[in-house]
Formats: sequence, structure tokens, C-alpha cells
Amino acid sequence: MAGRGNSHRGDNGWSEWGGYMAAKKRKLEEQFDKDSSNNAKQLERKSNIFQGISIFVDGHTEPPADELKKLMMEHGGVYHAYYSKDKITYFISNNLPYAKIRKLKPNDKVVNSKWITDCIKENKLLSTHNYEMYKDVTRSRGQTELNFKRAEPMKPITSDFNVPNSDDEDDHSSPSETEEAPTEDDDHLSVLDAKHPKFLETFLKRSRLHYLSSTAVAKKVYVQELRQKPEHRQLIEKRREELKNTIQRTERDYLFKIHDEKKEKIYMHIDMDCFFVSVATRHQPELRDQPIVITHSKGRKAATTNEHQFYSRSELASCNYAARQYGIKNGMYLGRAQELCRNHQAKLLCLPYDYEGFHEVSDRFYETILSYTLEVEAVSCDELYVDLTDLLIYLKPLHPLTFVSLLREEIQINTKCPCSAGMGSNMLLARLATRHAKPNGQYYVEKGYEQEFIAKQKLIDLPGIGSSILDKLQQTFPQTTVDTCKQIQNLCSLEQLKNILGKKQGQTMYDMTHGIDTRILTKDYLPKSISIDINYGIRFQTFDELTVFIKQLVLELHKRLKQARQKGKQLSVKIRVRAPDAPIEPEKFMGCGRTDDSSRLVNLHSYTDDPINIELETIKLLKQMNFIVADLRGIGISMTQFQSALKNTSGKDMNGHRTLFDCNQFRLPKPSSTTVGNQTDTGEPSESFVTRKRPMQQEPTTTAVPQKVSRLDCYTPGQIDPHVMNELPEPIRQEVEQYLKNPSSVSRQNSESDRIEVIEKSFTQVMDHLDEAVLNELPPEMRREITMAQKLRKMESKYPPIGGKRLVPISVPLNPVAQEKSNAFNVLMNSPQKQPTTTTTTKKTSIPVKRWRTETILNEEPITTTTSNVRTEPKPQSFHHQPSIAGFTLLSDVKLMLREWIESSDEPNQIDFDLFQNYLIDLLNSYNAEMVHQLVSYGLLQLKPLTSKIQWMKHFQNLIEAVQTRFRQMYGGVTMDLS
Ligand code: DCP
Repeated sequence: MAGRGNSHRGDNGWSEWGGYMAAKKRKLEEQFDKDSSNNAKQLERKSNIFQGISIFVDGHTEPPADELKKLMMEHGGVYHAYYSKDKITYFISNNLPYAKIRKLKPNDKVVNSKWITDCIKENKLLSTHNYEMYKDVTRSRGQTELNFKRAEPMKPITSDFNVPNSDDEDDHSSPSETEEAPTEDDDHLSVLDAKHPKFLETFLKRSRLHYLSSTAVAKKVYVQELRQKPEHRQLIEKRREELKNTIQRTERDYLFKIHDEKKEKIYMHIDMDCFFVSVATRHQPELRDQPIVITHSKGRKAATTNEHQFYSRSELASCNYAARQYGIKNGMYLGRAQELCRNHQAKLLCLPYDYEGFHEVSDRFYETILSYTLEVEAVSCDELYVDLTDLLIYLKPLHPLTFVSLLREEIQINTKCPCSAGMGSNMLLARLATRHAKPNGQYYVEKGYEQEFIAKQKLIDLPGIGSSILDKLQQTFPQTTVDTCKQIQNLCSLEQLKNILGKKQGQTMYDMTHGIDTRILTKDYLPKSISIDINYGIRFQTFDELTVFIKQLVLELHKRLKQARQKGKQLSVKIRVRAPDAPIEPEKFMGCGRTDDSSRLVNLHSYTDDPINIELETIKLLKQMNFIVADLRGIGISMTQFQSALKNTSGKDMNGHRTLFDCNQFRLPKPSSTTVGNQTDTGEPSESFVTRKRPMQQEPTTTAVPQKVSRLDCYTPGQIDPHVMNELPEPIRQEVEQYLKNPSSVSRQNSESDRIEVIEKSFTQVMDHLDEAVLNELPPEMRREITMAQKLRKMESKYPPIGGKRLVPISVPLNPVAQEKSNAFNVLMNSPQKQPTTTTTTKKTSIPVKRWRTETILNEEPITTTTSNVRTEPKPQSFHHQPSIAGFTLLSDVKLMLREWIESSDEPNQIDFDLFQNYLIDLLNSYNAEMVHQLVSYGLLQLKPLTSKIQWMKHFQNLIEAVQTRFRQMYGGVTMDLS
């Protein structure tokens, strides 16, 4: 089968490597030798106990690999960064993934890292005998494979090839939404990658997270469409009528008063119990008394082999309540669950996923509820909120608990699965009540008892409250254990909470801990984005292979758009590319490893779900992103800005949703904002702007740039400070003076670029020759700006950036918003005494803003998509490439947007951050380090005084790290000065 035993695929040393890797290994060995001898000079060689020993470290060890490397250096051994069969004496690993264990040969010795530390402690080479791992396995492997044969699963998930499952022992971290790893069920380790034509289909079929997200969307759409169907309303009326006439009311019902006129709300939150387990056992309810989990693993390893050696990291999608008695929880690793059961002498039953059953039960669950009311908010396949108010008024006299017990009974009959429900006067109380009801129960927070109820709730049970928030609270009150809502009520005022957690989160925490929730049901489905991300098995050698996969991805995205009844107008592509210093194959089999992520987006001309259109645009975006195809590890395509085919509750068309950056796009920049003579200054046109101006049918472009107005056209002689003029080097001064006296003599014949050159040269030389005294006269911010530019220039000459480019400043016209005094170049080029005598319009466009561009030193190679697996440095963007964000290219616009973005919320959105980070990296790649410096400094300046922006600061620090990494790569290891 294609892809199996793929010889190009590296696997972190577990297979043979060819030229590039061999060279790389040699380089690393030489590096190690060099380091060792340097080290020997610096640090005294402590011993020679590891003389003749070569190690290769795999996976997480204690101490970590870097430390082991150092220890080997200090004690005469050799550390190999890559596996080489004939050079390695021992693998050092404390916990190899099962996939790799299976690949061990009988002679391979895997030794626990403790052996190294113990040898050093004892100062002698100890026998590895007591430290060897998996020796039983390798021995039995020599004779028989029987240990690894698995019994047939209860319900095998059929597939014609091996594709990884969503949770498994290979997974060293919490499984992410898209990373899936092989399991012990894979008969061969040649797990296919994304080159296989059926990879995506099978991957999605076996992905529970895909199931969960697609079902949630399907349910929301289903409910919304049902609201538009008159026949369903008739069905509801009929069902209500029947119920009203057949209910056997008790005293409790007659006593319950519901105030029609006050319209006091009664919400219900209803959720199936341990959904996946309940479905998997719906035809064998007798099993339910024993602990059961749903996982891809069959859980047999622990029974047949040494438990320490096979601690299964297969994730539990769901566990039943019998298992929960032993401390087992959803999301736990199977190994841990087995351990807990063993401690209680209980046997854990592992059952496979029953996707067909999940669909069937979920449909029946929804149908049962929706046959009584459409006042619902679909949450997921097994959970929804219901506003019971109208229904209870209709059925009165009826106690909510009576109705809910009847409903639950009906659900049990229809689905053969139990569910629980909570009720209260708002959605929060209803949801918390469900926790009390579980399993298979119901709980009503009656009117008047809300405060008593909420006070007892644990903070960790409040929706959306995670450990980071709890840590913040705990740190603020180190003397007390902050655990319940009551404690927060007693400890903090609203103001204090806002100070600790930020404005928005503080308010939410205050409301929740006081049982306040003003939300109403969200009935209209408005997705923020619809996307497909695959971060597993992405291994391509050529761009053609990638495009074949893109086609499949786009078809899946198209399916999702169709399912959600949405057409999108903004398309973005995100790629994860192996970080330069990351190994070719990460620890997690076929995973991503450490990557550099970047994304690009384009505004389409019209709302679309057309796969051909999306595919074309995706490929175009990919082609604009400089990356090595062989290093691609993850890819995502996402649509935003929707036009919905769904009608809202009032039967009207719905508008799409906008993200932060989208909002800005509609505000700025304005087309044809300023006119000078017969030329139009649109500023630097944005991608979105250009797109919006074009007729619907025309192709969107990311490169078109309308004609720019010349800066020099806008100058009058009086505009340039004589002081500054005097500072200019003679030839430049003469050229500028000549121009200013008679612009036509220079500019009319000269091309735009020639004229830019004049100003650029002058600015460059101003920078180089600027008198200290002049500099000192400038306001601090400008001084910093110029000093930074000077530093960058120095750095440029000292460390020519990779790619044969050097940094020179350029000037671009600024739109009106950019009339900032703070621009150093403006000050240098404009006399404070002599204001321009031109019209306001001219004045607005006349101020140049300093930017940087590169000049080619060497002949520039054409930018082509690299298909070799040899890493090359990213090629600089072409000269005219203007990175943009949300359509903005001008510093002042981006600054304005940055400020608004920061002010907009206390909790930044990761997608926005990714976009911003990618933009900064793009700027660096276009040799516009100066702008990056300005934006980062500006962002920090905005954030620093605000205590509520802790999350922002964290994100910003990560962003700075990424920027610095790129900066170092480009400028010979030098870090950008952000002091
Ligand atoms: N699920 C999953 N992975 C997640 C979240 C949920 O596989 N990260 C699946 C398994 C669950 C089902 O979705 O059975 C419903 O999720 P719940 O959170 O409702 O959990 P359960 O129904 O299993 O348990 P509970 O009775 O606590 O609701």
C-alpha cells in the first residue's frame, strides 16, 4: 500500500538515512567533539567512566537530554543527537512510546537514564542489567510475536489501512484536537501519512473530536431549520396537548405556582450520562455495574506485560460512573485508570467507539426534546439548554420536576441511555444543578434557594473557570483556601475581582459566584470560523503531493460549510513548519514536533463555499508562504466572515460574524482618501481594500498596488529644515536642493523609484552622519527611533542578513492618520518654523514615514517553492512586497489597530495573535525590522500600565520570543534591542 515503508520518512533515528541526514549527523558529531574539547578546556573533565560509551537519548528523560549530553562530555562518553545503528552503545529512555518498543531488535538495549546518574554517583561504570527496559519484549520478539497479537475488538472500526487513532500511548502530551498517533492496534508501524489518498477520510472517520464538533454544528443547524417548519410546530402542539391530558398530577404540581404575567424564567440543562459508554452498552445494560471506559486501546497490555513498561497513554474519551468511583475520570490516560482499578482489585472494561450508535442516540435524544419545544439551545451531541417557561405555563399546574421526570423517562425508552437534568431560574443555575443530578437524576434549584445553592458550589465547577484563574485568586489570598463561591463572596468585592482577574473576567467571576446569569438562549447559529486542521501525518516531498492533499482538505471544508449552511468571504491558511533546530521526526510519531507557524489570509470577492475557488485561493496563499514542503508538519484552512443560508428566529436572513481584525478592515483605510493633483493617494493599498474595489467577478489579488503619489511631488522648498539640510552630505544636499528649486528637472523625467532613491539616500546618510547634538535636541521617543535605526544599520553591515540583502530605509507616503509628530523622519525633514504653504490636502499627504527595505547585494534567485528536503533559508520577499495585516500596511494604521485591539478585551484571541505574529515575521522577512521594533515597543507601552492585561503580556512575551528567534536567524544571532 502506498506510503507503507516509505523510505524517505525519517523516524528520529529508527530507520536509515541518506545524504542530508548523514551530513547533518556528521556535523553534529563534529560539534559534539568540538564542544567536548571546549568543554574539557573550560570544565575539568571529571572522569572517564563513560569512555567508549555512546548514547542516543529518546523521549523524555530525567535529567533531560541536554543535561545527559553535558554529563557525557564531562565523563568521557559520546552523545549522539541522531541514531546510528553502529555507533550507539545504548538508547537512553525512560518511557518509549509503544510504537517504538515494537520496533526494537533483540539486541537493542534501552537503558533508563538513572543508569547514567548512578554511574556518576558511584564513579564507576555500573552494569546496565538493572536499568534495562523492555528486555522481555525484545527477547520474546526474537522468538515470537504472540505477545502483541490482539483479540478482536467488540466492534472493530473497519479500515483498509492503518491510520492513527486520536489517543494513544505515543502521545506524550495531552492529545490535541488534531494530533493523533498510532496505537497498539496498528499491525505495522508503517502508518500511512497524508500522501495516501484515503488518509483524510479515514483519519476523520476515526477522530472523535471531528465527530463531536461536526455533530454540534449539525445539531445547531437542525434545530434552527426546524424552527422554520410549520409542520413541526403542529407536531409540538399535538404532543403538548397529549401530555397535558394524560399527566397524572400530584399535590406538588397543584402547589407549584408559575407566574405567567411576570414571565419568571425556568431553564433546564439536560445532558446524557457518560454518553459514549452509555451508547456502547445500550444493548448490554448488565455491563454497566462494572467500570467501563471508551478508548481506542483494548487495554490488554497491562494484563500481559510488565505494567511499568506499558503505561498506556491512550486517552479515555469517556468512563462510566462505576469507574468514576475509583477515581477514574474522562480524559485520563488508560494506564492510570488501569492502575486505579488494580488498586481496588477491579477489572476495567475497555470498549471501542461506536460512532453509528452515537449518531443514532443523539438524534433520538434531540427528537424527543424537540417534540415538546423549540425553545432550546443546542450545545453538543448530548447536551442542550431548554427554556421551559412557556411549556410549563401551557401545562400548568405542573411542577418542573414532574415534567422533567416524564421527559427523562421518554428519553430512556427512546435511546436506552440515561440522562440527567438540572433546572433553575437562569442557565448557570440549571447547568450547575445538572452536576448535582448526575448520574441519572434531576435537580431543581427552587426560587428563593438560589443563594444557598450557589454559595456551596465549588469554583472549579463553574463553567469556564480553570486552574489559571483559581491560581490567581489563590495567590491573592495565600492565607485562605479559595475553593467555593461563598469564599469569593466573602473575600472580594466586584472591584477587587476586576483588579485581580481583569475587567471582563472579574465581572464574570463576580456574577457567577453570586448566581447571576443574564444570558438567554442563543438560538441563531453564527459560527466564527469553519475550518479544517490536520497536524498529524503531514509528510510531503513535493508541492504536487501537497496540492493533492489540499484538494481533499478543501472538499472537507466545503462539506463543513455546506453542513453549517454558510458561505465565507475570508479565507486563511495556516501552516506549521518544522522549526530549524527541531529533529526531522519528532518524538511523537508522525506528529508535528516543534514548529514555526505562520498564516495568511485573503478576502475573497464574494461569499463562497465553492471548492474549486477555495482550492485555487489556498494554493495561491501557500505559494506566497516561503516554506520547504518536506518540513511542513501541519496545515489548516479556515473560512470566516459568513453569509448564512439559515434564517434567524424571526425568519430573517442572518449576517456573518466578524473577528477583531475584520472589524478594523471595514473602518480603514478609505479608498481614494486624498487627492493631489490628478493622482490619488490611497496610502499603501490593502489586500482587502484592493479586493473590495474590484468587481465581484474579478480575481482577488494580493499584489496589486495602485499608483503611489511621489513624496517629492509634495514637498515645497520650505518644508525641509535648513538645519537638517545642512546635515545632509554634499552630493545629496545638492540633489535635493536642485529638486526643490525645480522639481520638474528631476522628478518629471525620473521614475518613481529614482525619486524614492533620492529621499532614501538622504535619510540613510542623515542616519549615518547625524550630529549627536542634533540628536539630543529631539524628543526621547524620536531619539530612540533614530538610535534604533542606526543600530540596525550597524548590525546590517556587521552581520549581513542571510539571502544577500542589506537594510536600507525607504519612505512611503502616509495617509492622513499617519500625521504623527513622533515620526523622527518627519521632524528631520520638516522645519518647525516653516510650515508648508500648500493646501491641507497636500499637507496631509506630504509627510513621509520611514521604512526599511533591502537592496540586493548578490543576484537574487527567483523565489520558487522548494521541494527538496534540504533546509534552505527563507528567501526574502521581493522588493515591493508589503506585508499587511487586516489590509493595513502603514505603521500608523497598524499602531492604531494594535491599540484598539489591546483595548478591546482583557483576554486576547489566539487567532488574532497568530495573525499579528505572522505579520511581524513577514515584516522581518521583508527586512522591515524597524517597523517590527516600533510595533513591539508600542504594544509593550500600551500593555505595561494595565494590570488587567496579564494574559496579553503572556501572549506578547511569546510573540517577542518568536520575533527574536527570527531576528537572530536573520542577523547572525544578534537580539533586537527592546530595552
Ligand atoms: N468527549 C470526548 N472528548 C472530550 C469531551 C467529550 O470524547 N474532550 C465525548 C465523550 C463523552 C461525550 O463526548 O462521553 C460527552 O461528553 P461529556 O462531557 O458530557 O461527558 P460524559 O457524557 O462522558 O460524562 P458526564 O456524565 O459527566 O456528562
